[in-house]
Amino acid sequence: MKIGIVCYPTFGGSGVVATELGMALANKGHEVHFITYNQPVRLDFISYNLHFHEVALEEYPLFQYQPYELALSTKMVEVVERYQLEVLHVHYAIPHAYAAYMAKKMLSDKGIKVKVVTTLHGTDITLVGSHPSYKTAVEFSINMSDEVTTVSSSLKEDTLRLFNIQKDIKVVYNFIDGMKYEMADEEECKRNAIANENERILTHISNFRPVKRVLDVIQIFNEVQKEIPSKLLMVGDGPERSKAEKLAVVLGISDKILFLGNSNEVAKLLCYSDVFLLPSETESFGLAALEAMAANTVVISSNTGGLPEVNIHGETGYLSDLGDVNSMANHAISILKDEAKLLELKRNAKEHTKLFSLDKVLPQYESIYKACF
Ligand code: GMT
Repeated sequence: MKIGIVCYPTFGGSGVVATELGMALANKGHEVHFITYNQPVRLDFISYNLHFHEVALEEYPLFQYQPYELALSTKMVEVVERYQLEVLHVHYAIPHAYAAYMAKKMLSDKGIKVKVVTTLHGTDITLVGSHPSYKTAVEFSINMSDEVTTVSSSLKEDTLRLFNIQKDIKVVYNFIDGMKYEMADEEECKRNAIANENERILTHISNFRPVKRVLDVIQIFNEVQKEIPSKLLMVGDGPERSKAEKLAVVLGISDKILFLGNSNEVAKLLCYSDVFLLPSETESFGLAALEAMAANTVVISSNTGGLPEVNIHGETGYLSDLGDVNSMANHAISILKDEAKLLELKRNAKEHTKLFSLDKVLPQYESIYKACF
């Protein structure tokens, strides 16, 4: 098939899922066209059937805000027409689903048909989408999509609760390419470059937005390091990073925390880790947790949103109530003290990721594309 993929080209989970999906579809022989304002960060190759089209914005002094949807829908029309795309798969409703609806309308006036598949990722529904400034347009563009998917059952429930939706919503989980983590296993994992022999390693990866509660991560680690010699790797960047760095200084633990910034080497960084911390306020799925589990890492998380669909309490890690830093710290301490339990949970975590393999998820998206016709 000829498929256009629209996403945020950044380190956020929706962009990562969209990019990995596009690359996998191209590997399987589909013709894939990314339509974004930058080359997606995980897009590491371009080939004869994998293309990238930049959405360029024209600055004009009259505009306080650049009309991105206009530029995006114009680019969509251009690319669909030129390459005869059959499907536009838009990731994250705002503003992508709305722009796709406009593109579809403009194309229809030219006698060209294209189908729109919208994948809802999380904050486009739970935090931003349901805001009164956007709700009407988001609801409209979901209902106007040919097919709609969410990345967890929890997000499907949230969508039905927060919007008046007339479409059937299909759940297609986030996925991982297990091969990437096998390769990281085989490579020399230079753990001792990060920590001493006797130290445990805890990791957090996110975009450091308030919803990720990175200050909770620091507080949890503070409790853990009082009992267990350990280091914390903070991977990513975003608005809460400097607050987290300051808190580490105030607590006197900054020498035990490495702020590494954004990285494309997630698999390599996770190979060091014993425990992954994800105390998010809300998390539609928690792709970062799944990636950690694929790298044999036990997940200590909040029990919000779709996290219980990914992290199984007592089997692959532990779930605690939102904000219950002590409970999360106690879970981490108890498993880090018990080598046998830690190894058991690590094995379970890795095993559980097989449910979310690329091989299982790719055919689901392909049949959704076919269902549009
Ligand atoms: O984690 C973020 O805030 C980024 C956001 C995004 O859309 O880029 O991630 C959301 O989509 C991911 C991929 O589907 C999910 O795994 C994340 O759980 C979800 N984030 C939230 O719901 C907060």
